[in-house]
Amino acid sequence: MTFEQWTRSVLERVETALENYLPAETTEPAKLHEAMRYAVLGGGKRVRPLLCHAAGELTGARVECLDAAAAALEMIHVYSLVHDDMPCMDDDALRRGKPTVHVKYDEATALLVGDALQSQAFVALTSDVLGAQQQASLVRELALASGSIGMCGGQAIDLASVGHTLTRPQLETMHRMKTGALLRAAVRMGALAGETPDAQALASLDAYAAAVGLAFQVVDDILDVTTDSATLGKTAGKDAKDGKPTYVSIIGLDASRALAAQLRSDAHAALAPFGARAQRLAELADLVVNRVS
Ligand code: GRG
Repeated sequence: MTFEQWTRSVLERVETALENYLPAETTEPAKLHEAMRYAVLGGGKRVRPLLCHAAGELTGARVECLDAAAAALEMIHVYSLVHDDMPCMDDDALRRGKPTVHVKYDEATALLVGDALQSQAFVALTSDVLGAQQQASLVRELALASGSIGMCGGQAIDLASVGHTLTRPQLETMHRMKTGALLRAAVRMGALAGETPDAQALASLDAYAAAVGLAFQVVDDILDVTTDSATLGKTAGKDAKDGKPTYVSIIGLDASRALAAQLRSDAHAALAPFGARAQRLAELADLVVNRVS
């Protein structure tokens, strides 16, 4: 199977899993469920679900288990986007090429959509396709990655840094928490959904995820200044306008491009112990670095 065929088949599975793990639009309160489905379905690159499936293939995870983990990861990710776009945070009107949830509906609905997606993620993760032990370890991974020592903590640092100069190590810490933690969880959760990997294998996957996570952010910063809003599906040039420190503002565009290429090599090197079994993860590192939106 080519990478494109593999990606297409995983994306189809993920869309179906999200459809099934989200309450129906007709379930009361219908407006909330319609807004949750508006936020989640039919958009986004689904990078976290793809990483989860690729890591799970490495450890022989059952595809139904990966569907549940992938759906949970995407729901947490979308909750973070919905809240991040609200006026009290980034105040953005465009996401995935559509009006953001608070613009399409209202602020209270956007707040509840994020809250309910977070809860629904843990409903998906505790579905009985996963054994009790796996449920517990995956819940812990996702909760740690999305909470105050992960994504929420990174967001707090980000909000506090507006208008301030961050050093490169401070910027890296912020990104490792804000976006890196969930990307790392995607890889770890996929792997843990199969045969439990030994400590060495998990360390290699962590090194891979760290490189991919940082590369993802460096590329995000590059695209923010080189790509238009229509291609991105979100407002371009916003970081500079909001006075946010980015890799481009700290080390410049050329050095940022060189850093992204270096991180891709680091990601590939981390996968060396797995050989050809890690092909999909290697291809996903390339996708993250070469993406145009
Ligand atoms: C509000 C708790 C809370 C956290 C927000 C991740 C995050 C923290 C905010 C997102 C803001 C942002 C634009 C971050 C830059 C990197 C990033 C996560 C981009 C969006 O992720 P993609 O590119 O989006 O994977 P799609 O739409 O493709 O899923």
